[in-house]
Amino acid sequence: MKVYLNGKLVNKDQAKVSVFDHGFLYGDGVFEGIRSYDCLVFKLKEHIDRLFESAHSIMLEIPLTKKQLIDAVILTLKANRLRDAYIRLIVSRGEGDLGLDPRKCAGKQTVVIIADKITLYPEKLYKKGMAIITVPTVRNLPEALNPQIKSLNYLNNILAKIEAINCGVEEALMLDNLGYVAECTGDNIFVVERGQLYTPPQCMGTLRGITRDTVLNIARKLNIPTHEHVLTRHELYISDECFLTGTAAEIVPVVKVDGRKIGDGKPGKITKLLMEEFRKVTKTDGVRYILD
Ligand code: PXG
Repeated sequence: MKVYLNGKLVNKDQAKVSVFDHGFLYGDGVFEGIRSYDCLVFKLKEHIDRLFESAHSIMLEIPLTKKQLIDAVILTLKANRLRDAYIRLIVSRGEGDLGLDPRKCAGKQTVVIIADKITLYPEKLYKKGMAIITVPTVRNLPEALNPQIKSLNYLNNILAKIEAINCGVEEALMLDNLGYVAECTGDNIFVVERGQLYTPPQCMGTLRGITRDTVLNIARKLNIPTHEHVLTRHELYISDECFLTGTAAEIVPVVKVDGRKIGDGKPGKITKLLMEEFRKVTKTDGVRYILD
């Protein structure tokens, strides 16, 4: 495997970063998780835009232009001869000293691109749906560490994930500090109620997921009314359908929330329709590359 590291493609065992890198010491950096489908990097421009937005917010200068980053992603995919891949793009503050001061890292940003085969969730999960549980760990407050920033500091989500796993469930539902539904640890959440689609607004402690935006657009094209609206757990419990969206998971039906059966306990009709339409969009909406 070849890894892109600061402008060079290096072998996996040579892809090493300093222990003084503030990404390692403090989680000081930003990242994106991206997928390619049959030689098409899905929504690559949107992912690059979001990476730049995250970096801008933490005053981290990305040492490449958007075009150069897009080219670097494609280069990494080609070097690994991957048609279908999971791509991890990371920009960290870089090497500094042991203090927090990011000025010590000036001009030393680390840029890494890893492209690997995708590990898909078992097919059964998509056919039967998954169970989720609300966890005690509250989603980061937007006024403290805004969930819109896809930073290298994912402890908030990891703590929630641990709580779900401790309860024998794969995914955790996180609430904001007011008790409203925020999102899951690596996925946005949707419900369907009387034929209409609801998801929490992006200001409510949620990442503005690229899959989330794609699903909202698909629904609008299908004339399914969409609402970005605050949701309580009660609204989830009484919903007809529920599902999660994310780059890795795509669209996963949820059939149980906190022990309550959702709808008839099977993946819903609208969820299945959106899954079908999403599959079509992954074939067209992105940046193509050729493996020679
Ligand atoms: N919320 C959070 C907190 C996320 O980290 C999403 C929603 C979905 O966003 P996109 O743009 O991918 O539709 C994410 C996605 C994983 C994994 O392995 C996923 C994410 C980050 C790290 C790992 O599932 N981010």
